[in-house]
Amino acid sequence: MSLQYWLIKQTSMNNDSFNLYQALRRAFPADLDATAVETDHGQYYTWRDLERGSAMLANFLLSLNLPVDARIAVQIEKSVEALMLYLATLRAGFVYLPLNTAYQSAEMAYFMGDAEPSVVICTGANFAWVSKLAFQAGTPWVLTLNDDRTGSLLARASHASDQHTVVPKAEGDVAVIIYTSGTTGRSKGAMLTHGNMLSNACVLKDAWAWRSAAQGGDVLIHALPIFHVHGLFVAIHGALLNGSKMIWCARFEPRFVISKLPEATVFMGVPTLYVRLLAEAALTPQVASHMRLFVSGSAPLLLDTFKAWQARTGHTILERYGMSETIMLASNPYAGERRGGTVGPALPGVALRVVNDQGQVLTAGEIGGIEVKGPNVFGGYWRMPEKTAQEFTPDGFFKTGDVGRCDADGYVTIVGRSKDLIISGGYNVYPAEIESFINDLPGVSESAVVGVPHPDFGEVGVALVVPRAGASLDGTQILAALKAQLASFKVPKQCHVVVDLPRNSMGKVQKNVLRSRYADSGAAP
Ligand code: MLC
Ligand code: AMP
Repeated sequence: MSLQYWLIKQTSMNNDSFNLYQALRRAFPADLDATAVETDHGQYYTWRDLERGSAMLANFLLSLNLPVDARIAVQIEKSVEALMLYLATLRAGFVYLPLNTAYQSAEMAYFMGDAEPSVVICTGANFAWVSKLAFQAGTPWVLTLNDDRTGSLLARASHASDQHTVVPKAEGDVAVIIYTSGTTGRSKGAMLTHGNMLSNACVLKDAWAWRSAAQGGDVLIHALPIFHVHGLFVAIHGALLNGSKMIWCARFEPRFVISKLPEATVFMGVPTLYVRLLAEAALTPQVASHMRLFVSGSAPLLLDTFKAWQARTGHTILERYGMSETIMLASNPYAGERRGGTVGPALPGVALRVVNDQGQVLTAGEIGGIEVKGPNVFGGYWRMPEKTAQEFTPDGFFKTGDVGRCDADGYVTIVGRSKDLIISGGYNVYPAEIESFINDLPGVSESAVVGVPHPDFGEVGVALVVPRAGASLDGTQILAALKAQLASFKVPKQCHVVVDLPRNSMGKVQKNVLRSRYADSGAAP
């Protein structure tokens, strides 16, 4: 446990308050009029703005007389007001439920029905269809928030007081639900507690040596979406818990990021971001010379990218490993050797082991399933106690579904996944979900979706579809049909109509055969 987390625990025991926002707020600099966030549109927000804006939004949410565990579901574009809404939900003690902006109506209908949010916040452009789904699911409040500071949420909250006392929470109270898709069946809402997030943020503050103001401080370039663990927790909590300014990019634009490197010290990205930055001639050792730390995660960082980054900038990327259910698990060291192709040793306080199919713990270097335990590990899946129980071992370790090995000096290497999952540009795509949509299309007998290497996204999906007898199918039309129903990042980049799928003697589709058969197709234009 980090010293800071231990101190917060001690203090909170005295005043019975363990709200993550409270800990972040305490780290704001003394000068509340200093810049907290500078946007890519040239807007400046002070620490006082974050405090006041989140207070007004929290007061507004509290004025709705919601149940204490009300879910506030949010599908909006990235903006500083969206950040304030997250902070407001924390400080009001409700449960934040971020949703990918790419989700379409079938996906949103499921989340509304499963999470039963008390409040849904969407963009004005999506209000008609999102509100219909939300009202059908029984949500009483649907409000809008746009990335240009318009929308009914801000209009309503502008009447609220800017004075707000943070609502006390307990360490084990749920703060956020993050939906992760399942290898079979329905998406699961991972419940993360105030304690999960704060303990992890404190550990990362030490592990990555965030610099205090006295040491010159840090400035983070925030270029990730804010509906997943990486952008929402690792990046935002890291900066706020250190009182560090963020340069806030509404979307990732490589040239803008490079132009800001001389003013920044920390950058976090999924591997695709590094690949795209490397494609820019403007990325030079000089432009990166002010930087202190480049962090990569959410997907495997190819050794080629790791080495190319070293050669081009003189910096060694620090690769770390995490997941929605656990936040961060392992990290290459800040001060020691950052070993390419590995995700480094388990973070302090995280117990990590590698086991065989019988659950026996393997020795150094042996490959098996990765299991973890620690204060960062989530409190279970929303309304799925049986699923939760299945994913934990009797001695309380969470089964990550990742396959890897741990070397004698503790460095972890991820070599694959036991879960059927494609990670594309840092987003998770579950073949089972895509296959079920394809199988429902007219004329389809069966299908398989596999991940193949891709130079930009790391991995992309390819669909193989078998027609029913006598039916004629067209791959392009199948992709168009999927696009109408699914988030675009989930739609396979190619679709081939095939006569049959290779099966083993048990009748199971041999996805490994398909992966190698179509391995070169991902690079095709
Ligand atoms: C966009 N597309 C993708 C995609 N992103 N397809 C596959 N995989 C992706 N990741 C689609 C678009 O919809 C578009 O489809 C086409 O591909 C080209 O899009 P683009 O313009 O190139 O994409 P862009 O908008 O630039 O987005 C790319 C990206 C984005 C890499 C910036 O995907 C991104 O921000 N990824 C980060 C994801 C992330 O934050 N993951 C953290 C998860 S947390 P069309 O058909 O419309 O042309 C986690 C835990 C942990 O995993 O350890 O951190
Ligand atoms: P998510 O469910 O979106 O949180 O994705 C978590 C998954 O991303 C993990 O289970 C891993 O499979 C993968 N992941 C995260 N970080 C890394 C990394 N550095 N290298 C390889 N895979 C990673």
